[in-house]
Amino acid sequence: MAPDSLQKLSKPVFISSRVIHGFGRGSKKLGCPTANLEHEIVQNIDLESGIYYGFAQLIDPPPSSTKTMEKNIEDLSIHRPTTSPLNPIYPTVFSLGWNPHFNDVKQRTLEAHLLHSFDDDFYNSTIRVAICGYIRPERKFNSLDELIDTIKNDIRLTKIALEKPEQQWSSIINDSFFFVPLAENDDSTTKIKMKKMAIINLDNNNVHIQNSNNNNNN
Ligand code: ADP
Ligand code: RBF
Ligand code: MG
Repeated sequence: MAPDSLQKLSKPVFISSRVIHGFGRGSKKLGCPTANLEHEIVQNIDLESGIYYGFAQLIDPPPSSTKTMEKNIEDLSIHRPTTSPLNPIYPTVFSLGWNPHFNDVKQRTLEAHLLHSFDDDFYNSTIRVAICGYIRPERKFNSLDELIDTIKNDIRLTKIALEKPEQQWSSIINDSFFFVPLAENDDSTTKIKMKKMAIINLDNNNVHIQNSNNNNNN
């Protein structure tokens, strides 16, 4: 049975992977770059193919991406307080399946389009994702423009579904899955500890990050 539009999954699916190279057509043809996850990991995902919404976090993104996170506070992008070593969690739309619009895909893929604008690619970074809800099945379209318009609508629906994350999604974005081991301070080479991740508050279309251990994000 196909789930209703925007249906929440009964249990979110948490996946961690390296970001690999895909077909190279995401950004160029569709204006929508997608971080592709490793094939061995995708093989083991027990979800039907389709378009999903959820969250994603990057670990060890290149320094220039980090700069963008700190300065970009508009729309759904996330402000990372400069003094707080938190990795942001971004609202994300996922495509899981065979890309039936194109006839060249031989393996099921999981691709994540993070609702944030990055200055640089982040291939080889670790991506942690939480798939939270289902939008629609994948389709073959009459034209590329139709696919592009549908993707734009998926992004719109994702923003709607992920509104008020502090109310609806706090158990997911505070899950220990999104904790990152961090060096205790810059000088320490040996001592690693688990640091609590960010909480996202989506208020009037602005996302703010709070340190979840205290509310002081300066
Ligand atoms: P590929 O076919 O190699 O996956 P894409 O055209 O889909 O190529 O581009 C994907 C790459 O773009 C990602 O691996 C990542 O490094 C980069 N990228 C930049 N911005 C984003 C974003 N907002 N969401 C996903 N990937 C992004
Ligand atoms: N590919 C399809 O063949 N059919 C789809 O319905 C489809 N929907 C997508 C929706 C979103 C939000 C995203 C990010 C991708 C979608 N794709 C779909 C995958 C798309 O074809 C793929 O990202 C590019 O071809 C790059 O690999
Ligand atoms: Mg891609």
